[in-house]
Amino acid sequence: MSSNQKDTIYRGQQPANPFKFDEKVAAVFPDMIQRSVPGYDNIIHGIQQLAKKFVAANTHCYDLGCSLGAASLAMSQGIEKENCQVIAIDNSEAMIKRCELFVESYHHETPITVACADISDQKIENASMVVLNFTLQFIELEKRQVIIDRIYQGLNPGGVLVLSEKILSPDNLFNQLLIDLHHDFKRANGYSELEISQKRNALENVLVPETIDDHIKRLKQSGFKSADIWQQQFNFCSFIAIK
Ligand code: GEK
Repeated sequence: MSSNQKDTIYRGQQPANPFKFDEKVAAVFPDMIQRSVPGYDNIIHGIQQLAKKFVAANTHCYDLGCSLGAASLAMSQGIEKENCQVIAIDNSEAMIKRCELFVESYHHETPITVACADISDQKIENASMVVLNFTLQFIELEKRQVIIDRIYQGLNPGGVLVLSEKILSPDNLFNQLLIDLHHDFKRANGYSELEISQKRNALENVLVPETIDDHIKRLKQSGFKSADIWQQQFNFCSFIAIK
């Protein structure tokens, strides 16, 4: 998925407002996520591969917090089985409007249904694949276990959850190193010091990262027997959990 709109939201001095997934963000989102999230393209590509392996005929696939639908399109392109459906959910109207346009303009075999809804209220049924690609980190901490529990309940045996998150290291020195490496990545992608620091402040208390242990514990508590990391670059990590 591409867009030629460059992310310049934090280029000039900005009021110290919390980060929001509004129209301004939706308009530059493909550029923003690629220049800000190390390993994003590899994860999206991997989601297509996983869809090919895990998605069973006559089942649902969910993309929770779909933004513009990159993971939905990847799933749809990877699915080789009959009679499946991809359900893409986001609670930002600006994202959903643009997601509908993206989904219409790319070729895909498996239908994608796009809806504006809160993932905390989303029913998960007859699923063979669920994707939470950098979404759980925006949900209140106390709601996270309930969401993972509901996903576990809605997955069929053998189904897969892909959970990607910005993570914290429990070791302060190592944590700071990962943050520095991430900021180098953003500098190398053309973000200035002002952009990096204003974005960091805007995300404070909006994006709440946890440790790898916190995520694995939560997945195991829901009932997933197999849960581990399949991709990581600096403090951006993707887990797979299989029911
Ligand atoms: C991708 N997965 O390109 N309910 C629904 N959506 C939500 C909620 C909620 N409660 N909270 C936040 N979101 C995408 C990238 S971006 C990640 C996901 C990022 C949505 C929010 O509106 C936004 O579109 C998305 O989660 C997070 O593969 O920007 O770092």
